[in-house]
Amino acid sequence: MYDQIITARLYKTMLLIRQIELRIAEIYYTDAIKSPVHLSVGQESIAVGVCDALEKDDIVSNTYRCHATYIAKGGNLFEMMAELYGKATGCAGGKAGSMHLVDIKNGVMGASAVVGTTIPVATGYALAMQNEAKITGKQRVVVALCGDGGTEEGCFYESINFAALRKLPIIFICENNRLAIHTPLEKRWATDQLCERIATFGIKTHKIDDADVFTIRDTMVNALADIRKGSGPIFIECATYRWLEHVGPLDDHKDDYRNTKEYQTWKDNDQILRLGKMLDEKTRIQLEDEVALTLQQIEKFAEESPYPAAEELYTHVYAS
Ligand SMILES: Cc1ncc(C[n+]2csc(CCOP(=O)(O)OP(=O)(O)O)c2C)c(N)n1
Repeated sequence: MYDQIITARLYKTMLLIRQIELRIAEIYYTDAIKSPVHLSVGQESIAVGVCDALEKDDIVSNTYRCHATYIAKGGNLFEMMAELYGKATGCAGGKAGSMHLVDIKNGVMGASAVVGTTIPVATGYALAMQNEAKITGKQRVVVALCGDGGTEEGCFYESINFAALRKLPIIFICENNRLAIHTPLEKRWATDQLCERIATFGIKTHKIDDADVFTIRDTMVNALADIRKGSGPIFIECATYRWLEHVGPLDDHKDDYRNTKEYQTWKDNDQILRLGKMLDEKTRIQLEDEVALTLQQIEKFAEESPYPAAEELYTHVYAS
């Protein structure tokens, strides 16, 4: 049984992600947000269960659906919102948008719109961290998250093979929402035995079917302890469900590729509602008020920030 302090922290972070994303969905129509948005509504427990177990100097890498991990890892929220608005104060100077959030200070590696591409970069980071630990004596860990579609990329298999061979300090996490845009898993894979496939590379695997935020956190705590002792990579598959459309602010449950019953089952399993009920009312209301205040502050900051100067078109084009 989890204590109230951890439960409150997990609840607040999941709620923060949910409320920021629902607000993004509302703002989207005003055209204030300048980039496409891939929302994680319904998937929050993975980012939060994973990141809550990490230390500040551990690293996460993610896909274009990256708001949740950015927030859960402690990425700067003002810079995130400003980035979505295309403002100069954004985490990438307002030039990259929602799919490319980055906050190296808080351990968020840059995300990418190209499926799978962050996985080998994260693996390289883990190699650097393995070498770094020989000098510092402290083993930092990288977590590379991707979708089920990401595991279909060749570079995913090259990365897990190399990580297993070199016993790299990396946790690969698949956020398995069973959809790649509109194509369900049944039309893409002959079997859904993903963990079994990964195990053949010599990697320990865990499968979490119910998105339980405590189970995800516990699995991470144990995995991190093993990896810091040199166990080599670990793979965790977390089942989940995307509540909104692939890209954009809408709900598309009437589209044929969706299964309304499956959606309802996942809604009934909403970890935010579940944890809210575990807290005493006073604590819950206080956390909700804090989240609401943060939302107002980051939105105001994004609105009031300036756009990048015209000369910025010519900076960060080539590496110096
Ligand atoms: C290399 C590459 N191929 C195809 C695409 C087009 N594309 C964008 S998102 C996506 C689906 C990926 O699904 P998944 O990895 O399961 O992540 P999810 O969107 O479900 O979070 C595809 C095929 C792309 N961006 N990059």
